Amino acid sequence: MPTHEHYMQRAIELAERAVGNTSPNPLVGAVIVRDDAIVAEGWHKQAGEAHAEVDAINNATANGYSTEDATIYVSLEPCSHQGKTPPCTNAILNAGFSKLVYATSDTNTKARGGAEILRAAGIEVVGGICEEQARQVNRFFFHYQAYSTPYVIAKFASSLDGRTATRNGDSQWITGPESRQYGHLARQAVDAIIVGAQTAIADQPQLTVRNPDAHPYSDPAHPIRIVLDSSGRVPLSNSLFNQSLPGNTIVVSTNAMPEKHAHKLAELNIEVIKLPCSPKANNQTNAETKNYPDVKLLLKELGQRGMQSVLVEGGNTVVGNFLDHALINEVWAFIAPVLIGGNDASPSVGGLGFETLALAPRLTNVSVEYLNNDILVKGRIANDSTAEFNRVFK
Ligand code: AOF
Ligand code: ZN
Repeated sequence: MPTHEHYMQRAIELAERAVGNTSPNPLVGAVIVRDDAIVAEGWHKQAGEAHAEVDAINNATANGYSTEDATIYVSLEPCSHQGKTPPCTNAILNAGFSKLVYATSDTNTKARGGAEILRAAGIEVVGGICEEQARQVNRFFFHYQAYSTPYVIAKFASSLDGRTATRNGDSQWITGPESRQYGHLARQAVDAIIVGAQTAIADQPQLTVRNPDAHPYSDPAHPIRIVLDSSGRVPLSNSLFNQSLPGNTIVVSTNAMPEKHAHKLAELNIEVIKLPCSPKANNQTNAETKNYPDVKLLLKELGQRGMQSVLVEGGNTVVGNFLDHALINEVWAFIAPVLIGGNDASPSVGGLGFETLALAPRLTNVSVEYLNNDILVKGRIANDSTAEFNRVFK
């Protein structure tokens, strides 16, 4: 007889089909099981559309399967609230299920508590199946529920010796096409991508999702492009201001941006957010980043706009600034087997850095993948346990 884990794996797999399309809602999948067989599946496709449970129930009905006395597996505790759609607890009760198995509790204060309601109504309820995996899939959602700011992924590509360019600035391409293609999966998953002015000028990026395999079940929702440009250095002719790009570009600046430049951007329908300059990080004055927009305030602002995840793509000063302020939650490091060398060749992470190894955050939940000759190291940073986090946030 298949285990709870077996069916929950399928529910999680279904949830992940909608990566990048459900924000601000979570990724949720559901399967309906009768007589040890899956009779219907469902997943949440987009905010405002049917929740996973309702999608699965509708599919069971459409295919002529009864849900009476069946079991429903859901990767998130069913909601108990009337939101954009009616409560899933009602749908589960009306469908006559005798058992609910869910992976992880909902922390959304408006929606949580569904498991208890269903238990009180006489349904057998089992929670916590594949919980860690389900929390990982919805890590943006859970982080946002806890902090009201977006979860930050820093992505960079470097040589084996940690350089992102030669001493003359030659940087294209250090990693191979497989790595670059894979990088689009990170873009697809997030609400916004952040780059610095230098990267915008040097690389003329589009910051769009361009991986044909990345979204087989839906069209990509293009993340918002955010350029950190404290003084208005990025010219209006830059690729990021091209009107034919899908979605929006936002420029994040400071009072150092000339009014005239801000007006011209407004004429192109590019929003400019002006923020105070960055305070000193890491307990020292950081000459390199002190005129930068305050990235902590930026995350608060993006959180207020409902963004749950951002990808920091570079350059190394921007990544370093986020690291110095203990704002990186996850790292994707693409490493190519090439040696660049040189004290003047840029490192993948700039900024000020840490004074001692004891202060330097060590990644947890580390995974390693091979992408042809490159390797991808992913891991998380538990910022709330670092001294810097305590200094900045407590
Ligand atoms: C989803 N999809 O499959 C489940 C969710 O705004 P609403 O009405 O769509 O409600 C969103 C909340 O419902 C969401 O934040 C989460 O707490 C809960 N469950 N949401 O979008 C689903 N099961
Ligand atoms: Zn629901």
